[in-house]
Amino acid sequence: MSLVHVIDVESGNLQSLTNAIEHLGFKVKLVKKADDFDVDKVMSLILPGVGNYGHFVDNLYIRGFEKPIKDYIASGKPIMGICVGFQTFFSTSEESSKSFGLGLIPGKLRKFDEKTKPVPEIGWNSCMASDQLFYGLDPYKRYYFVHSYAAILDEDLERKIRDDGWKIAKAKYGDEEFVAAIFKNNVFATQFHPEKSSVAGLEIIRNFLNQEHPVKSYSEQDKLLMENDYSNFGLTRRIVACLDVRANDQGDLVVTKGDQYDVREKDQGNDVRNLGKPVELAQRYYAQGADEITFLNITSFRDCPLKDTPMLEVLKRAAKTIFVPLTVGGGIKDIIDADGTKVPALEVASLYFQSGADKVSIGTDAVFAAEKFYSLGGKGDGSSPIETISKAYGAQAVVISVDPKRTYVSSPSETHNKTFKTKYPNAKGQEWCWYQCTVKGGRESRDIGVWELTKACEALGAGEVLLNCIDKDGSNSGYDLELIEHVKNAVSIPVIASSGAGNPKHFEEAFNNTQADACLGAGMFHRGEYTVNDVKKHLLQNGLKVRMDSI
Ligand code: 1PR
Repeated sequence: MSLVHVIDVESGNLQSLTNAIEHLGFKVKLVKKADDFDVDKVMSLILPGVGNYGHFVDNLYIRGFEKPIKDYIASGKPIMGICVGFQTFFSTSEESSKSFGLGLIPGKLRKFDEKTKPVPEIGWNSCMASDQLFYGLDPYKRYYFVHSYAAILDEDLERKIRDDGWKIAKAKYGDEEFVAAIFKNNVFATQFHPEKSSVAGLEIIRNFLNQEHPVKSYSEQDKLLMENDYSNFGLTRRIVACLDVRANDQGDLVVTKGDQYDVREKDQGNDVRNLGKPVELAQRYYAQGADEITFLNITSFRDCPLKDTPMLEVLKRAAKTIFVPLTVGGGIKDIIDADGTKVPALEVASLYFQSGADKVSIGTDAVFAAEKFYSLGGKGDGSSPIETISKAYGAQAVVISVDPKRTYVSSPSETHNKTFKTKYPNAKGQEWCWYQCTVKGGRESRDIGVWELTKACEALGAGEVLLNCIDKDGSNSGYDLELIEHVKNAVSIPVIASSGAGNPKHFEEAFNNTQADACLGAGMFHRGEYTVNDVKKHLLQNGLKVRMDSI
């Protein structure tokens, strides 16, 4: 079995890449120290990276990797960079102007223009069609991108790079074109994450490892269905399957689902509703085409020693066979362990990342962090989990999960939180409302609105909002569209609409009538009423582009 070396500077999720390579039948050896890097013995090398550019390249240099990597490249053997690994091949990045990459390709990475689209770019985009594509890159397939900075080249520089022998596969996010992948001789790199791009991404890794450049052909009808129409900044409509996980009264870890957060059966001895096993259900949704899977530990408010956290095992097992992004939430906070030691939230998150998570989602502590942000006059002090995790792993790895409930008032002057006039006044005829945030899974309400909360968390470094709605949870009555728009108007980071999905039309409604960046479903999938694929087919039939990879 061929051996693939992967450079490990402890940045982000190497576990997913390792899982993907092993899934393809290759063996992986992580190279943690430059001293262990014997250029003569390495036959295939991957340089993966996530998070902050400066943090990554500085780390690479401090650990002495610059020379062996350059020597390896000079030897002519194949190397592949992924995400920040791709960026490292360029000269530098606006993200950290004082840090320098390997400089194989001239140019400085720039931040996407956030006035015209949500930044980071999170989702499934395609490479633009070209007769110059390589390693089986397929303009009709979708790949998972997650980044704020990109190689956005001006015409002169692009020409210079091409003249220098590089082949460039471009992608378009909103109004900006950027380099999605690049290739010259033995050097290949992708801005997207092939290890998280399901079957299409695994094919790219396989082609690289086998050094093959296949080209696929499609019928005109398939092309029409699959081609990017750039109507949603270039991204497909992202469907997230969510699993609320907890132990039931027998002590088994189960996927459950509440009605307005109450997960106990109304009859049958008031047991915790048991809808299946977490890893099995996650695998099922992956096979059905879920673009992302979220696990929420919904009893995280109870203290639990870190080593006993059941979600670590769930994640490890799920990540072995599921090659789309995995988010884990619940209990991302400072923990006091069994022996009294304090484990910082960053360490808790690191364990999840090492187990296969791509993002962590923070609920209760996000509310506390936002409250502190305002008490400090609109700034953080660097200590909240949002700040520490975002700094180490990048904003794209930090989701805030919000559990708000609608609160009516007669006039905006009744609250200091941001209100709006609703189309649906309450029984008392009150027409103004705001959304009150809660902590501990809706058990405690706080005096902060979802508008204020999400704005503060974005400023602290969160990269995405998972927007639940207690009133709608488990109702099967559709998303709260007003809530989604309210939050979309507050922040520029992507927003995942959640709570209330009961059938495929609800997804269509949310995508057509709000600016939701993704839609999440739970109960309707768990009860087997609809599959993820049913939702996607419905969206496709109604003119909304989705990723349709069969597994
Ligand atoms: O506060 O950081 O420890 O995180 C706890 C996490 O657990 C939060 O993300 C919180 O939303 C979640 N949580 C806590 N209690 C519950 C509960 O249900 N009793 N679940 C809970 C939240 C909401 C969604 C759900 C959608 C879609 N569940 O995840 O899946 O509402 O459901 P539907 O499509 O069936 O309507 P921390």
